[in-house]
Amino acid sequence: MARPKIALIGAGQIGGTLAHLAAIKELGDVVMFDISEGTPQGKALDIAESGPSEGFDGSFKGTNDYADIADADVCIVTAGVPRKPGMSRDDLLGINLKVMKSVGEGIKAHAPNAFVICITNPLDAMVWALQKFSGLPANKVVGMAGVLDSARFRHFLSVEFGVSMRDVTAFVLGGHGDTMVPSVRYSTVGGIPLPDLVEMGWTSQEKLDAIVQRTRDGGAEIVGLLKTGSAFYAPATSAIEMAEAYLKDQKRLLPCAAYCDGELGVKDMYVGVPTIIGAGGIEKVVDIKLNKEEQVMFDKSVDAVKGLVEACKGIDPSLA
Ligand code: A3D
Repeated sequence: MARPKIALIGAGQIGGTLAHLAAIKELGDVVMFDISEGTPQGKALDIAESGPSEGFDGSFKGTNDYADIADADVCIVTAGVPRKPGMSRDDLLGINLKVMKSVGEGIKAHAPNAFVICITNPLDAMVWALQKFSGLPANKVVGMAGVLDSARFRHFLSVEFGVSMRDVTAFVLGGHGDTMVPSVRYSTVGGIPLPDLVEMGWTSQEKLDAIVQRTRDGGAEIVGLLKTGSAFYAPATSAIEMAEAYLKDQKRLLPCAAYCDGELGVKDMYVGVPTIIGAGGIEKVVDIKLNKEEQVMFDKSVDAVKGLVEACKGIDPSLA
């Protein structure tokens, strides 16, 4: 059987890391597309040359021609601009919306059956626009943010509790911005919900609140340290987890920016919700019940995404 084909649209920091991870995990043949001439070609060759030492098979191609992504099984989109210190994700909207238009058209023409994972920021609005521009079914176009935000939350919790990250489950809902909602009630250490751990005295409410806030600011913390761009190792790993769930029909339950048609009270929008990813793409949005306090935070986050979607419609009337 032929290896799956993975197209990476954008061969920058995240794109390069995605290609390397896909190679090491032997997920399939990789095509890296970018408008920058030489960058995808150079990275693809460099990664291919790591194969003999690492011991993986697969083909790695860099290109500036959309025709080379033909019939890709998975497209992961990082094309666009990342933020710099002092910028919010929303400041990228105008420039990255134009990029989504060309990427959407490229995917529509050459890889209409792909499972498309968008990473470009501001995430929830960009994945919404990408689905419109590409015309692909909504269950085949998804945004990566929740897996990353949840991984950050899980990491901070594992350090606080002194336990393995593998034993911490958590999820972060809502838009991928300052209003995201790290769900305390649905996050556990070895199955014990966080509020119970506070009651048991294993941590304090103040410490937990600080971890929630650090999770919300997780992207900015790294932008502030790097100064020249944003996080790329963990974002790439998160998207690969989603791609693998699709390619191997794993039925993973992962928080993703998925198209909602009434689930969690959200209509005709992309926002971070629990989903099941398998061979059918987003096979289900898990319609969990939020309590009053969570619903208020979630609604605020959804409103922030709504504002960005309206701004997209204002910039590009074809989206209205
Ligand atoms: P960077 O290293 O700048 O790579 C972006 C690449 O996109 C560059 O190589 C550009 O040449 C290329 N590019 C620009 N315009 C086009 C185009 N029209 N067609 C094809 N390629 C193009 O950035 P990065 O890899 O660090 O980040 C990529 C995106 O991911 C940014 O928008 C970040 O804000 C976003 N990001 C999202 C998350 C989430 O959790 C959602 C996390 C981290 C970064």
